[in-house]
Order: sequence, then structure tokens, then C-alpha cells
Amino acid sequence: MKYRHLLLPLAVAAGLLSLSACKKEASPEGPATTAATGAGTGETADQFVARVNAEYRAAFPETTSAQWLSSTYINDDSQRVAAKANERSLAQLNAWIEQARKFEGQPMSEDSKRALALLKLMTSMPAPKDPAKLSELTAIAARMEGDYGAGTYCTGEGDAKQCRQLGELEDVLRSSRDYDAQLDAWQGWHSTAAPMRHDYARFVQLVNEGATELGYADTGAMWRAGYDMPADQFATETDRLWEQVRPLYEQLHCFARDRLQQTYGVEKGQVAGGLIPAHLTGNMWQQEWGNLWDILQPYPEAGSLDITAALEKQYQQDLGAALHKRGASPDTRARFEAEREAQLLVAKQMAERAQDFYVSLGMPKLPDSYWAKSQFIKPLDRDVVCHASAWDMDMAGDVRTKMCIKPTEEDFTTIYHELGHLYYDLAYNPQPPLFQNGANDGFHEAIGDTIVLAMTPKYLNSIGLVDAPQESREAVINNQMRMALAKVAFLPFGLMIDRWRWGVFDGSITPDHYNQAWWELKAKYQGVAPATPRGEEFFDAGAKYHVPGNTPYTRYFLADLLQFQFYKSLCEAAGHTGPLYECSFYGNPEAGRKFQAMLAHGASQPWQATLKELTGSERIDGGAVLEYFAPLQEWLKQQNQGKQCGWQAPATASAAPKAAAPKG
Ligand code: X8Z
Ligand code: ZN
Repeated sequence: MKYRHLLLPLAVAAGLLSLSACKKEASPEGPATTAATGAGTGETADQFVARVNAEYRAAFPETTSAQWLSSTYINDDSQRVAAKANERSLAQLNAWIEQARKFEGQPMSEDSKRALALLKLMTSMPAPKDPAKLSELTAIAARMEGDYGAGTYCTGEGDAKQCRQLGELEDVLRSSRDYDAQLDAWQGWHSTAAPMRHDYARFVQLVNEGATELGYADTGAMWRAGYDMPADQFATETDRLWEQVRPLYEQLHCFARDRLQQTYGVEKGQVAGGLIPAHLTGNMWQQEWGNLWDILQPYPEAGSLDITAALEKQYQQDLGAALHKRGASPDTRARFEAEREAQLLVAKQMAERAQDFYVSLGMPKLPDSYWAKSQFIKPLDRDVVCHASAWDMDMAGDVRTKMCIKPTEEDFTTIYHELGHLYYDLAYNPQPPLFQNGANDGFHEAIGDTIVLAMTPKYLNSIGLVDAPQESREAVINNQMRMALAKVAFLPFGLMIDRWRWGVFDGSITPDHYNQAWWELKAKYQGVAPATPRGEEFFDAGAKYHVPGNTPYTRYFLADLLQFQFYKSLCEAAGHTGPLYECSFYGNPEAGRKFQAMLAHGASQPWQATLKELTGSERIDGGAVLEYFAPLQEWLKQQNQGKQCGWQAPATASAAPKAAAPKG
């Protein structure tokens, strides 16, 4: 992710209608007069649902276009248009929900019952009915997203002044091993979020008002209500799942901390209590640790899995060819153009690789419009939102991704992730609009990641990214570590973000404790801590896109587990025998058929039924994660023998708000 300075506020509020995942879905929008029709006009419930579906479909492309423009071409005008569209959309949604009340208890089909239940949950940003407050809400949402996108950290004065945005600061965390340079990059990015605190506190008040008007205790309760089970039960379910996988995470944490101490010294390699310093994980939010491969690789002699290095090599090749085209001694301008050409080419090559995997399963190629209209690399002539997202523009095949791709392993797997969203969209496009969504939001996030699990060393070798894999225990452990740094490291992060937000929404975390609660939860779940004090003058939650972007996050925790369940089932469908971690279903049409059948259901039935069809089970479960990582867990235990594992959350944690025990 990389942002340049945004002069103007971004008006696209992510998650206004969080139909699916990180997608920026259009909000419904219909003629204002529809509010006046309804049951009073003799319309039946089934007819009402059909009308909402039709109005929604009709309004969809225009609204998504406004949002796409505002995210990929930021200026006053695109922001104004998108902001206004969001305001109208949320008003329309409230009107539909109001009209739907008239049909409570009336006869209707099972599909209509489900559609009406889903209608109430269509937005993650419930809006107050009061028009002034609705307007204030969309303005704040737009401003926060803009502030995040515009975040710039400047140091030095005069000629020595240097300003960097997220992408450049992330480069430091990924590539530098200089403690102070990393700390500076980490602190720099987090300093950009501090001014958002006030807006966020007001935002919370406004969405809570919207949520209570809809009959929920608060916005967090509304978010938890979206899982075809009682909201309380869902919260308990996430606790259960975390307890299942926590021991595995703790082993990984212990190993990583030890290696960090070897690298940076005993003192600097940890924070008091055995916590990992937040700026040393190679990731701004400590959510994935794959960039620490150089430090954490178990057996450097057992074959290279350095995908970032391989992609960089591909880029250099592309650049060589682009330069070659420009003659023997290209001038500065020609060199610059060659660099841009090579950046775009390698980005598209990465996306083509991802597409190839889906096609190998029997899925269609993405339409030409995908290649023509997607944003692959960061444009130079304007500001854009770089955080990766997948878009269904019209429910009729105009699908796009928006990224600022760099040739890194992280971006490579992110494209596979994003295409998972698009293939889900395309598969459920025949459903009525209200069912055009993931079985639950975790499903949407898990599709592409399931494919990522099938990117075994053999597969990576077949596409020329790594050497022919060795058949050794060391090689297995290496690959398990590579996967664990992405998938296991992520687990507590996937949980803690909404633990914090649930607490913020239910009032148990008050604005004067935002940062304290944030770091208490980071310590409790992830075992990470800032190396320097982070008082309430900061707003560190705001430094993570999904907080100002208001995208619920528990979906990613669920996805981290679900993807292993999906993977196991697809491996079985492909006839895989042997250890789970060896399976790749690349090129297997049977696995493809099973996957496609699941995708095609969309949200038309409770997710439990969809899960059962694919896996035989109705429950999300950590068992497949543990099965997959069994060799690594054993290895980690051996490595950690004699070490004092675990950590002590800081003393203030005893005063932690009841964020983990949300209300209904
Ligand atoms: O936001 C995303 C995707 C878009 S849905 C790029 N992810 C989460 C994140 O970046 O924090 C994917 C993994 C987790
Ligand atoms: Zn996603």
C-alpha cells in the first residue's frame, strides 16, 4: 500500500453497504417515492422483496461508479458525488427497512423472509434517520477515509525535508533491519492517525444511534447479528475458536521473539514482559510476519522460498526488456517510462498467474474489461486509495480490482485473495441482488486464501518462482513456517481489532481510553507492544485501514480458519492422500466444481448449510489449521524447549475494559 498526499477528503466510506468483504459495494438507491409505497398499496411481502431487488439492481452501477471514481481519482468533484450517493443510499436503505416492518408476520416465501432479514444487515454503517445526522455521518466517514489515504509523515526541514506515505514506510519495515529506522517508520505512520481520534468518537455516537434505531443494542451487536445465530452465541464462538489455536500461536511467538532477540539483542528484541516490539515484525500492524523470512527461516540450506526475491527478479527482467526496446542508452525520461512499463507488466503478470489458478479449476477467464478497467499500480497523476479491494460494478460481469501492486510475496498472495472475491461475485451474480453476498463475510474473505494454501512449493516451482523443492523434513518445515508467518501470526490480530471495536461500540471502551485499550488488547492477544509509550495523545487504532474505513474485521479471523476447512475438503475432492500440507488442487476440475457450487449459493441460505455441503460440518473449526501445521507445531515445541514462552501483558491490563465480553 502506498499513498501520496491527498489534498481532498475522500468521500467513499468503505462498508456503507458491506455486501461483501473488502469490496466497495454500491449502496442501494432508488427513487425517493418508493418510501411512500408498500403494504398500504396492496403489495405483498414477496412483491416488496422483488421490488427492492429490482430497485437495488437498477441503482447499483451508478453508485458503484461514483465510488470507483472517488477511490481511483480523488478530487473535490468525485468526492462530492460519491459522498452524496452514499447519503442517498443510506436514506434509501432506511426507507426500505422501515417499509419492510409492515410485512412482519405476513405470509411470504422462505426466500423473502431471509431477504428481509438480510436487508436489515446490509450496512456496517447504520445511519441515524435524522437527515442532519445522516449527512454528518457520511461526511465524517469520508473525511476519515481521506485522512487515512492522505497520511504523510514528514521529517527534516528545508531542503532536508522528507515526506513519506504508508507504502514507503512499509518498505522500511519490510526491508530494513535497522532498529531505529524501523521505529521511526512505525512511529511516523502512527503519528498520522492521531488527528482522527475526534472524528472517530463522533462517528461511533452516530452509528450507534443508527443501530439503536434499527433495534440493536449498539453497532457491535448489529455486526455480530450477521451470522445466522444469536449475536451472543457468535461472540462465544469466536472465543472458543481462539482457544483452539492459541497454543500454536504461542509457540510461534516464542520462536519469533527468540530470533528477534538474537538479531537485535536481548534488550531491544523484546518489550518488558516478553512482548514482541511492534516495529520489528516487518509489518505495520504485526498482522503478518512473512517479511521476517530472513530472520525466521528455519533451514536456509533447504531450498529457497523467497518469493519476494523471485518477483523482484521478474521485475528486473521486465525492466531489462523495456529498456532494451528504448535503445542502447535511454535518457532519464525513457528510463522512467521503462520503469513504469515494467511495474505495470509485472503487476499484470502477477494477476495473470492468479487468474490461471482459478481457470485451472474450470472457472472462466476474467473478462477483457477486467484487464482494461482495473487499477494495477499506483497512478502518478492523481491520488488514489491504495488499500486493495475487489469490485463488482454492475452485477453483470464488470468486475475489477484496485491495488497498488509491488512485486512482493504479500502483494502476490493479495491478488489471489482479491480474485477470490471476484470469482465469488461472478458465481452468485445469477442470484437476486439481496442474496449476492458471501454465505457470511468470513466466507468471502476465505475464497482466495484457500487458493493461497494450495500454492505449495511444487506449484510455486511450476510457475518458476522457486527452485525445485527438496523432499526433506527441513524443506517441509521451511514451507510450514512460510505459511505460518502469514496464517498463524494473523489469528490474534484478526480477533483483536473487533474486540476493541465491540468495546468501543458498547461503551466499555471510552474515548479517553482508546489507546490504552488498544494496546492492552494487542498485548493480550498478540503479545506485542510498542517500544515507546503510546498515550491518549495518539489514536493507534486509526492507523489500520479498517478502523477509519469502518470495515468489520472478525471476518478475517473466521476466514483464517474457514480457508483451512475449505482447503481440506477441496483436497479430498481432488483425491489427495497424504499429509494435508502437501496438497495442491491446482488443475483439478472436481475441486473446482465443488468450490464453484459453494460460491453459487451466495447468501441464499444460512452459511451453516453451505459449509455443510462443502465440508460435511456446520461449524467453523480450528481442527484443520492444527492438522495442517502439526509438523511445525512439533518442531516449534522442540525449538522452544527450555525457553520461557508466553508473555505478561502490562500491569495496566488488569484495568482492561470488558471488550472481550460484548453485550448482545
Ligand atoms: O483488507 C484486506 C484485503 C481486502 S479485503 C486486502 N485484508 C486484511 C488486511 O489487509 O488487513 C486481507 C487480509 C486481512
Ligand atoms: Zn478481502
